[in-house]
This record gives sequence, structure tokens and C-alpha cells, in this order.
Amino acid sequence: MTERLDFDAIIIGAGFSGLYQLYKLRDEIGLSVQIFEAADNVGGTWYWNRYPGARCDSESHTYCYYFSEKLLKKWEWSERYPGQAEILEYLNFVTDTLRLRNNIRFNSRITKSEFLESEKIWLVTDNSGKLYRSKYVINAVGCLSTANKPDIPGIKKFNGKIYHTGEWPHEEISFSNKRVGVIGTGSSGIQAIPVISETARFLTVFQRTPNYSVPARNQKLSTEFINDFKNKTQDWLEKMLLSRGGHAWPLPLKHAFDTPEQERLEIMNDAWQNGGLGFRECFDDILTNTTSNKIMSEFLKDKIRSIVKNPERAKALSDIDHPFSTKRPPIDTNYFETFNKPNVSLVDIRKDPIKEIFTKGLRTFSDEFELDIIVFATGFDAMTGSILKIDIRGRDNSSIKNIWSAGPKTYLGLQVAGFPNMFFLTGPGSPSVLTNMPRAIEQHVDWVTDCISHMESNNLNSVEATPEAVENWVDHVNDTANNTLLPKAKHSWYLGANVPGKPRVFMPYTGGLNKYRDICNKIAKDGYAGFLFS
Ligand code: N01
Repeated sequence: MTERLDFDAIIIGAGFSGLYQLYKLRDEIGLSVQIFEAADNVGGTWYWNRYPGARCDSESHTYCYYFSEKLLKKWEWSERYPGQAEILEYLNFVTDTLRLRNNIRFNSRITKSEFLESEKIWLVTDNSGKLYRSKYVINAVGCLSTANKPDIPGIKKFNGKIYHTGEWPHEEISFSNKRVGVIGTGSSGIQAIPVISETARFLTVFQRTPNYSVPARNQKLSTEFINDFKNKTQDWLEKMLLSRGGHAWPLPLKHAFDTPEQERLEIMNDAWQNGGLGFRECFDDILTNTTSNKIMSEFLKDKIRSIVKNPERAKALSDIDHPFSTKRPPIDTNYFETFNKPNVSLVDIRKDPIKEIFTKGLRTFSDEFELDIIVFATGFDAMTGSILKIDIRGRDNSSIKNIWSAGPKTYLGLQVAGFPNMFFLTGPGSPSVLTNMPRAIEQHVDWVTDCISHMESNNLNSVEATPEAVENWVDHVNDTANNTLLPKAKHSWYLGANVPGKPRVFMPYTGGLNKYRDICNKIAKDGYAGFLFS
């Protein structure tokens, strides 16, 4: 560390990505590193998303770090999908095992990062106004960590309680004897609704966009599975690295459209019985072939109609207007079954939109609902929200907010032109949210660490993506997305469509994590093509 620096590297955020980045830069390269974290503990999205039913949709033995055999051997997951509390426990276990805590400043939100051209360093400000000087800044702020809170007229007048799934309180919230309204039927709502319905006096679900969902089929992991997994961790890793999404499911080999009907029904029924996001892997062409996608979409709509007994409700729930998997598909435990319960009702707010919140509840344009609790399961200002909350100023005081006014522009999701020595972990333009996140995170952290190591061992002062590299990559990200059905879901948060006023740009890279990793590795091998060093 030079005298003029407080740290060699500042990392913003102590979730999955920030923790691993700290370990790599501190323990492998020997830099002085500090994480700044707004919460009072580690966990990132798993610290905040503690709503009833919160559970990861990736399978537990794949939803963890693989860089350390020691961590893999020491930790034992209890269920097929880890619950929020268990993931938080895991991240605390990692933090303590790797002795990371002393390099994390909690309750400290970074509000500004400013590049000082003359010194080639970053000046970083926290919420108390303190300034820190650092050579590198790594934004590990998470893709889904800024809650999207709709500005519904009258919201301040409500006499009951309002909670957002993404900012759930730490104390126990009781729904017993309460009239509860849930707004939103994405992954969070679909997990929370069945659990809330177990104790609420009455639950009203306000649905804007009906959604597909596949049963999770969660279960306890057997000792046999756990032992077998521990003996074969590298086989599991290999499977994940070969796949587009960083999951360990068998790779699909068949197209849906030309597989005989009986056979494809068997494939889909088996996958339905097995449950989980692996259902997407029935066929290899569901995101590229409209006919194939329709086959799977219709199969799932039939399932909804067969589960939900009230025909009007079944229609409202299955009247889905986007191809399957073009929005992130939720997985559930008894979601559609919940609509058969006598204490649950469904309001189609696409037909009858929310007009206002009033003292005693919520009004649509043609009805009124008295409520004690309103739960916003309305998702996130995804991928860019947490980055743009920070006033980031690069060369010539240029603001990232202005540069991204028409949508995010990055090279590989890792860097923005004009912002030297600043990196974004799982940033827009990388596969990130389309994958099993720990695999995307490890790949990004490893790449950034190699890049910084290259700089340190060659006494380089700065690295920066060139404007041409950014333009070309943005074009490639758009072309790749447009070769799939993904942009067809016009109300998808992948496109920023859930946040009023947000530019409609397909943000994650759809080329697959396996292909993306090869691209990143090749770029590094070719002398970091598209990056300028000084
Ligand atoms: O958010 P969402 P989420 N008025 O944006 C509706 C990850 N995740 O928190 O579709 C009324 O998906 C909105 O309607 P519409 C996962 O990647 C992972 O559920 O915009 N309704 C939608 O129904 C996931 O995809 C896990 O028309 C409004 C819902 O609210 C991502 O996080 C668990 C509205 C929001 O759904 C986000 O999921 C949970 C408004 N003004 C989440 N604004 C695990 O792996 C929005 N909606 C465990």
C-alpha cells in the first residue's frame, strides 16, 4: 500500500461476490482491502430477503462456493433448496472460516465514488461523509438488491403495516387473525403466498401478470446424497461449468418440436415430477423456437388448470401472455393449490388496476379491500438500481447515470469506459441473473483477481475498457438476446420494464455462462484485448 492510499482496493457489498473478492485480493495477492457494507452483517440479498418462504431456487449443493475444497467438505446443507436462514448461516460460516470479518465495515453505505484523474485513484465517500482513497473499486452490490416500491397514491395514509419482500424486517411478523394483501406474483410472491395463507385470516393476492411456476419438490437431503456429493465435488463442478446456466442438470439433447408427442409428454411429466428449475432443460430449443416453447407453455398452463378448482381463478392464473422462461420462472411449494383455500382470493389487477391505498386498505377501480397488512412482492430495480444509487464519477467528472441514461453500457459486464480501475461483479452485460449466481460470481471474481494481479506484478497504474470495446460488446449483447425469445416478455425485469421510466434494454448476456467464460479467458490470454493499461 502506498502512503497516499487508505486501501489498495475497496469492495462495496458483503454478499456472495464481495466476500469472495475480499478473500482473493487479500489472501492471494496480498492487497489491503476493505469491504463497505450497508447492513450490520454479511449476506447481501440473503440478509434482506427474509420474507416468509424465502428459499433459493438453485439446489443447495450447487448454490455455494466451489473455490475451496475445505469449505465444501466442512459445510453440510440440510435440504434440496436452502432456506434463507441457512444460506445466511452459510455465508457467516464462510466469513468466519476465512477470517474475513475484520476487513468489513458494517453499517456503512457508500454514497459516492469519484476518480481523481491526476492521481489515478478513487475517492470513495460513505454515508457519514468520511472519505477513503483506493486504487481499485469493486462494485459487488448485487443484481437484485434495490427494492422496487411502487408509488401507489395514498400509500402514506394506510393505517396498517406495509412490508416489502426485499426489505423484510428482522423481527417475526405475525399474520394470524390478519387480513393480508400481497401485491406481486413473481418468484418472491409465489414463495410467500402459500406460507402467509397458512396463518392469515384472509389473504388477497393482487396479480398483474400471471406467471408459470413449477413445483420445487423440496426435501431433506439424505446422508447418502451428502456423502456422495462430498466425494464428487469436482464432478459436480465440471457439470456446472459445461452448462449455459451454471447448474448441474443433465444437458438437454432434443428439440421439443420434432420429438414425438408421447415422448415429449413423458419428458415433461418426468421433469414436472422431479421439480425445480431443471424443468427448463427438458429440451434444448425452448428459448429459440416458438413452437417448442409453446409446447412447454401449454403443458404448464394445463397443469395450472388441473390444480386450481375454481374455473374463473384457473383462467386468471393461466392466462399467461409470455413464452415460458422468457421471464425468470419461479418454482413453488403449493402455490396454485393455495388458490383452492377458502381464506384466499385472487384479484386480477391487469383487468381492474389498483387505484389507491386508503386508511383501511386498497382500492381498485371497481372494488375495495380492507387490509391489516400489505406485502409488496414487487421485485427489484434489477441489475442497475444498486449501482446507480451511488454517485459514480469517472474521468472528467462524467457520471455513470448519464452514460447509462439509455441503458447500461459495459464491456463484458465488468467495466465501463472512462472509469479506470473500477469493476462490476455480475454487472449488466454479463450472464449473471440468467445463471446459478455463485458460478457467475466465482468466474467474475477470478477474472478480476487475475487482471489486478497482472497489473500489480507489472507495476501498472490503471486498466480501462475502451469505448470501442464497450460499443461492440453492447451490440453483441443485444444481438445475442434478439436471437432468443427472451425479449418477447415485454413486462420482464430483465428488460427493466418493471420500473417506471427505466430504459427498456435487455440487460443480462444470453450467450450462456460457458461461452461467456471462454470469451473472457480468451480476452485475458490475448493481452486483455479491449482494455487499455497505463
Ligand atoms: O420480483 P419480480 P421478485 N403493481 O419482479 C408485480 C430472484 N428471486 O422479487 O410482472 C402491481 O419477479 C410484477 O408484475 P409484472 C429471481 O431471479 C430469487 O418476485 O411486472 N404489481 C410481478 O408480478 C426473481 O426473478 C429467489 O407485471 C406490480 C411482481 O410484482 C427475482 O429475484 C426468490 C407492480 C414482481 O416480480 C425477482 O423476483 C425470489 C405494481 N406497480 C426472487 N410492480 C430465489 O431463488 C411490480 N409488480 C429464492
